[in-house]
Amino acid sequence: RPPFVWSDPLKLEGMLTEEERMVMDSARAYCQQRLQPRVLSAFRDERFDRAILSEMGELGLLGATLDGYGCAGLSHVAYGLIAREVERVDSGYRSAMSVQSSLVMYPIHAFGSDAQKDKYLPKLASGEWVGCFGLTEPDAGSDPAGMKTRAKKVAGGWSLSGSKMWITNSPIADVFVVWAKDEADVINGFILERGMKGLSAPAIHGKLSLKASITGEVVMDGVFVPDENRLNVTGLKGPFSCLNKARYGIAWGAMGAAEFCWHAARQYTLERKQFGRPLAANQLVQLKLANMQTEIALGLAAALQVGRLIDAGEAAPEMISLIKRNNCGKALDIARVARDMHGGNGIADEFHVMRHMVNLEAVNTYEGTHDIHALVLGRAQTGIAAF
Ligand code: TGC
Ligand code: FAD
Repeated sequence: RPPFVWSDPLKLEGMLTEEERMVMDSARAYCQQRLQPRVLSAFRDERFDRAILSEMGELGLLGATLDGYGCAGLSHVAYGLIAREVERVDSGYRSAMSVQSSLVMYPIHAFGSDAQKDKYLPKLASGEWVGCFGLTEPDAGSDPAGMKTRAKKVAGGWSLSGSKMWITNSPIADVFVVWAKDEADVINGFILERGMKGLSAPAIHGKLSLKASITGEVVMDGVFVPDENRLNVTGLKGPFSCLNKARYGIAWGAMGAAEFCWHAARQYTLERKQFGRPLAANQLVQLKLANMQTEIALGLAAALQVGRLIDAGEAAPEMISLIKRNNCGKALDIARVARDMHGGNGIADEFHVMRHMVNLEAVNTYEGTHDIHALVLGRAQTGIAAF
């Protein structure tokens, strides 16, 4: 009888390359040794430790799929494995990493001039510079085509005015990838830098989710952006191609958070006794654990398949919508059940499950909400856009 490993039921690790296993192991060691010990106080105090991006840069975790410019040139599966390990600790830390990698470095690599790549990528890869990505606005979230931010052509460059809302990393960012409509209503991408006149990025406080990640606005009041800072892409496919990369990473990351909650619930119910026996001896509890194991195994297998397809150049955006939606939704359900299985202790931050639960509320919303991805899949099978 072949062995059954409860924690890796479909033998995911056996489907990885040697290099991918090494990346996973070193990311796990860093996350468990360096990130896990500081997350509790960071979340309590609503504080993002800027040094984390430099540490990730040193380890080659930033822009990991990109070639050159100090990037590691790894497979998309390796990138997914990194996201899973980081989010096993906290979705906010994965947020910081995926914005830097997929939403800032990727568009500069894909649509930037040689001068832009030379200037920005090495410093973003090392974590010396922090990047943010401004698409969402106060009145344009699920429908970014409705953005109001304007880029007006002026001598030698562009004048940007408008505001972006809910922007991860913005208050500490050195580099801002911002999307704006020109006078012909066409969406363009621009690279802004901290210190440009008219640019500010106030923090948003009072979040009950992702408190270990920093989020803010990006306010642009006639910011002059030189021609050489425009990205060579127009239309929504610019920002959406970045979102494909980030959503894919989130599909892995959410499973990392879910795995933490599952393992914690298993351990807790094995140790906690009520009615004279461990909670884990009850059928209701075992059913919950079996459901968690099943959803996580399926979610990881799907993420692995999509990662292989991305590496082969065969992944359609709808595949990414499917796994982003499924894995975030399932992770959130798992975190809620794990919180319940911890009883009263489940609301204490030392047990971590409720932190994951509230984080996953935001993860289920950003990068396209659960329902928006359902509509993407509905459109693909009916031919009717229901937005
Ligand atoms: P639609 O007509 O579907 O498409 C317009 C153009 O874009 C192209 N396109 C894509 N290209 C590449 N990848 C994709 N996934 C693409 N989806 C669409 C499309 O081919 C077309 O190109 P062209 O050349 O024909 O013009 O556009 P729509 O306006 O109808 O889109 C509808 C919808 C709902 C799917 C879209 O608006 C959407 O995805 N909304 C969700 C918005 C969203 O995800 N925002 C994320 C903001 S960033 C963020 O949340 C970061 S959190 C980071 C963190 O902390 O981790
Ligand atoms: P809305 O679009 O107003 O949606 C509200 C509700 O209505 C949702 O349930 C949605 O599913 C539903 N809905 C919307 N349209 C339809 C429809 N046609 N049919 C049925 N239901 C619909 N954005 C960035 O650009 N960069 C970032 O770095 C970034 N980081 C973020 C960090 C955090 C912590 C958060 C919370 C958000 C971040 N976002 C970022 C923004 C995020 O992408 C948006 O919040 C998200 O796209 C949803 O937009 P919205 O909040 O305006 O909600």
